[in-house]
Amino acid sequence: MPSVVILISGRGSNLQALIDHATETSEYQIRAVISNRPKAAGLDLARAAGIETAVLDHTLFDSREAFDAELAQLVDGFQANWVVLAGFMRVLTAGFVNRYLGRLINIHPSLLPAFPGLKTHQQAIEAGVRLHGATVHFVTPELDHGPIVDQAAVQVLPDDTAETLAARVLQLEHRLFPRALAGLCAGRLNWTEASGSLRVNGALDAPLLIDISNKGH
Ligand code: NHR
Ligand code: GAR
Repeated sequence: MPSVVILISGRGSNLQALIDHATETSEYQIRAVISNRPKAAGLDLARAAGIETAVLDHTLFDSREAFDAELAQLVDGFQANWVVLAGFMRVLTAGFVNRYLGRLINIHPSLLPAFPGLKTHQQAIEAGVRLHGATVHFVTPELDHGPIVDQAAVQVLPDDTAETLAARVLQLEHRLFPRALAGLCAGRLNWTEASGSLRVNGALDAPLLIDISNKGH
């Protein structure tokens, strides 16, 4: 079974969705969950599921390079096929990213290439877009610019705040992320730096769209 290591920084609701999918389908196995924040709530979710956890506190390191070198040692120890960022909030150095190129993915809370970086829901409201969403992408050295694996869209409603919009996007992330990871694990889609573009093997699922009438889930 394909194996994954998941990197988190916080709440871990996407982590929980990935755990639930692994339990239900056995499409991949979660070897470990690593957090850069010792108090991340997601660590408790992993422990409750019987998954090994590790903490690497970035505040104890002098540089991004030093943190990333130690993080790579930790990740390598778990010998996983895939490295998954699920709400991981530290920008990674090119050295780290290139070590896992083609098997390192992230979920970003916008329809990339729109709104890279942080505060994406506020950015979406300020830009006045009518569609917003989430993107699973391969991580490359340039932040939020790697090849897109899959996306999900929600309609932006007239009375949306960054918070209400974030909550609706998050519901969709929980369906999008396990599905994208499982597709990658099954080899339905892959990317190498050499090929330059994504290679798709067989039919992919249609993108997820949420109807305007659906304000909640
Ligand atoms: N690293 C690389 N090289 N490339 C990407 O595409 C990455 C990455 C690391 C993380 C996730 C990303 C997102 O989905 C991600 C993609 C953190 C920041 C950030 O500015 C930006 C984007 C993402 C994650 N972090 C601050 C920093 O100084 C810290 C913010 C905080 O701790 O709250 O690293 O949006
Ligand atoms: C998610 O919305 C994820 O897309 C986003 O943070 C949230 C994490 O929630 N990621 C980023 O913004 C990366 N910069 P979670 O911890 O409950 O999964």
